Amino acid sequence: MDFGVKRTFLGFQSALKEANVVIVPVPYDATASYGVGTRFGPNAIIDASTQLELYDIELKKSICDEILIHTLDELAVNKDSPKKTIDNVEEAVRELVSMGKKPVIFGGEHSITGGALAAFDNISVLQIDAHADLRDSYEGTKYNHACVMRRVREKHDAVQVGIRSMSEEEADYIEKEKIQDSIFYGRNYDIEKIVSLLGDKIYVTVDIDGFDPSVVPGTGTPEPGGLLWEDVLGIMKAVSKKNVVGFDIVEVLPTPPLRTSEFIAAKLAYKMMGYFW
Ligand SMILES: [Mn+2]
Repeated sequence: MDFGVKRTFLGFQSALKEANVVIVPVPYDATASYGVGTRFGPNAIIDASTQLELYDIELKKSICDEILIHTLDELAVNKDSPKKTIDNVEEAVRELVSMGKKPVIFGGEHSITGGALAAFDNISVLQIDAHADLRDSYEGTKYNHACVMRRVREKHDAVQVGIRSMSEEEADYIEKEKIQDSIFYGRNYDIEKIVSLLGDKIYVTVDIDGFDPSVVPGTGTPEPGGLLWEDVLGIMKAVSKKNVVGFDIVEVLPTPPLRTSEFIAAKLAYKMMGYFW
């Protein structure tokens, strides 16, 4: 029994008042269409993070020496209403931003990104994902995880990388909206172009299925032909020249006894903090 044990990223906690980065765990997977269980993702990522080496070989420093991290308790979710859950995420992120914090959201399914983005104005969005997520609605709701980038594109500029699965409706939408230039398929991407398409203020959403399943097997809808670890790090390093206001890592589905997926998600989050902040 974990009586009295609080889960914290890296296994320790800075006071909320002093923290620059705040982790928001959102254990929500109600609209997932295939593998269910990403609601266990946030806790698995946080548990895995306690096994990270604090020193980063590439950055030649312990990232947590310069960045103070606070982990919130799991956010309240409403499994009957994606809208209510998304609104809760928005409220939490809005408050953190008003306090001058950088929010890092762990999912859970991808629909929660919509809530985080609603808290920001005038940003560009970088999405790492296997799926375009450009459906107008899916299974009766506009807040389904399969629609998240459609909602994003209604308000924000976006660049989508790692894409290798979409419906005909989505392909038609891309053509009609003339957004082909901002969509990069599989490992065919151009870092300079990605950076030039993004504005100065950006939010990054990483659907873990953007990685190849040989790298990250634990996700609800795995797709072959994905990004490798070095691809994603290279892209993150390139966008670190911009003002990154927050990010999320979603769709991690723990598949015990393997711990690969949650460990990679934790390491990626830590490296992204080091690159961006
Ligand atoms: Mn996806």
